Formats: sequence, C-alpha cells, structure tokens
Amino acid sequence: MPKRAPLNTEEIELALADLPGWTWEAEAIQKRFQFSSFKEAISFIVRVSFEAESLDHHPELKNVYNRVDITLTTHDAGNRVTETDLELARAIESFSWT
Ligand code: H2B
Repeated sequence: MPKRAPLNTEEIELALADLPGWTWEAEAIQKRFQFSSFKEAISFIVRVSFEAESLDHHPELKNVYNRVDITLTTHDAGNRVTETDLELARAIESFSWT
C-alpha cells in the first residue's frame, strides 16, 4: 500500500491505540506536549525537525511558551491521515521525553 494513501477510520483508530495522547480530528492526528520551559519546548521542536526531514514529512507545529501542539496530516493525500503521519507520530513518541 502506498504510504501516502488515505487510511480509513478503522485503520486510524487501531493505530492510535498504540499512540498515547494522540487524537484524530478534522482529518489530522494531534497531540499536545507540555514542557518545563520555553527552551525545552523549542529543543523538542528542533528534534522533531530532524525526524521530519528524515521522513520527508512535515508537521504543523504550534508553540506557546512551554507547550507544543503537533498536527499531522498528509497534504499530498488532500489533507488526510496516511501511514506516513503514523510513522512520524511513532518516531516522535520514540524520543519524546514528556
Ligand atoms: N509533509 C506533509 N505533511 N504532507 C505531505 O504530503 C508532504 C510533506 N509531502 N512533506 C512531501 C513533503 C512532498 O511535498 C515532497 C516532494 O516529498
């Protein structure tokens, strides 16, 4: 299956069962990460950027002080959730220290 083909509800819900804190809304998966400082939040964003470049898949990021909101959706699939979004979410979970 192509990695940038839209997944169905069942596939997304099944995958999210193994991704704590991630929710599915508006054709995207999202998670809020909370840190102890602004510098820590920005360090996390930089770490995410390495993963994004390595997968050639780029998150929507929002930072407010010590908080980072990540939204993952696949533009090439018409802004739908694909395997590549799940891959990036799993990669983020693998190094997240929250
Ligand atoms: N990021 C996201 N989130 N969705 C995409 O469809 C996407 C991407 N496509 N990063 C990639 C880059 C594509 O434009 C390049 C050419 O591989």
